[in-house]
Amino acid sequence: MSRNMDINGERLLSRIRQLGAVGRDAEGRLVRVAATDEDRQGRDLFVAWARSAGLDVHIDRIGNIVAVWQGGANGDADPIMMGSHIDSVIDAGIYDGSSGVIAGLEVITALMEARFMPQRPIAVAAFTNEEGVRYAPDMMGSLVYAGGLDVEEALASQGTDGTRLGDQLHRIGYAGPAEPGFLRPHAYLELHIEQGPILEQVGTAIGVVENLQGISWQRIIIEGVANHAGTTPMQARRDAGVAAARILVFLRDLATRTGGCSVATVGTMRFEPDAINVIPGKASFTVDLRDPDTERLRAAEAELAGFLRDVAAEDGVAITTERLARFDPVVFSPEIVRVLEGAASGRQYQWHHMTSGAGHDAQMMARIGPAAMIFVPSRDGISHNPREFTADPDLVAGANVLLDAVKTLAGK
Ligand code: HGY
Ligand code: MN
Ligand code: MN
Ligand code: MN
Repeated sequence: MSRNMDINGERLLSRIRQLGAVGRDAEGRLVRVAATDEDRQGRDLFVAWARSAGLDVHIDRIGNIVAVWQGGANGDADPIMMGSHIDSVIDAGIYDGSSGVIAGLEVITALMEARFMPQRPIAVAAFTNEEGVRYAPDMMGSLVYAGGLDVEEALASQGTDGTRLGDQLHRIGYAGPAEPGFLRPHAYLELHIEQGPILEQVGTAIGVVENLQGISWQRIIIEGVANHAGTTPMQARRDAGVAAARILVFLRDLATRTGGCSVATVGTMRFEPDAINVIPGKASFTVDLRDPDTERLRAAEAELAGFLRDVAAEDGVAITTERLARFDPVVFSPEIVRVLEGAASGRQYQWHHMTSGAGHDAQMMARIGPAAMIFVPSRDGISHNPREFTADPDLVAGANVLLDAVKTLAGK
């Protein structure tokens, strides 16, 4: 296949930086959390770019943005879809999700400018609430799009701030008319930063992602008895804070000893009444467990449940759990993996097979079409942190591999 076409690197990089500047709070942190005003600002910018490129922009009922280039192809043919997300975590970096959405738009724009004649439409999506920071589960928009979660149930979900997602999407003007899943992907490709250290360690610019680990999210609520810090003897306490601390250490051991799950994280923790001289009467925190193996993830969840029962009995506290998300590991399409390998080799790039530690919209889109991902390196493996960084040449290389893969898939 002739390789006389490249993406416009300058446009790609400048758009990543422009979008990265949108959705900042008073302290300058990037906070494009789903369905906030900051998220709306990012969405509006992407929609404006897609419209100025002449794409048909559709917004579905859960706020997913799907920009489509018919390209003179047979309109009934299922499209080649690319995508990712532009919502962010709190105090985020500028590359997570956004680089994939902008790369998808760049690929379509470069194909249009080169007068490429696709055999099928080509689309790029920005999925709602991939991060799950405000409304659980994460990858919510793509999960609804793929039919894994009823759209009404998703719209009714209540945020950590007590708001209802449907109301917030309405408020920011992104409660759209299109039915989620209105386009079925002939293939789905996602470019994303690795968010880990492996590509940098192996010295390779392109990761070809073969599979993605399973995710288990839950909230744990511990009810003890608030009491006076000075007058309550240690053996008389029903201390929700100490119980929470025991569970935290258990989780660290569960993910570090052999045979446990691969990672365990407690990212949020709240004590009540949260006062220096009051024994915490209540503790609530979230648990994020992950493993590429279904059985190991299930065993880890069972071990945790058993430990919660022991702590409740020993510490005299009541412990309840709330399931927030549960996704099995996903194996991507070997056919699409081959196409990505061929696209990287076609440009003489070394590539490296990878398992994704992070969740991605591709794992949901893989439910309705053959899907796979391209990773580009994250410096020092840092992500979900303003220090997140991917070098310009790697972003351009990743987008050119995406371009060649889309040309291969859309050319037939
Ligand atoms: O949690 C994740 O892995 C993704 O960033 N939502
Ligand atoms: Mn992401
Ligand atoms: Mn993320
Ligand atoms: Mn392999």
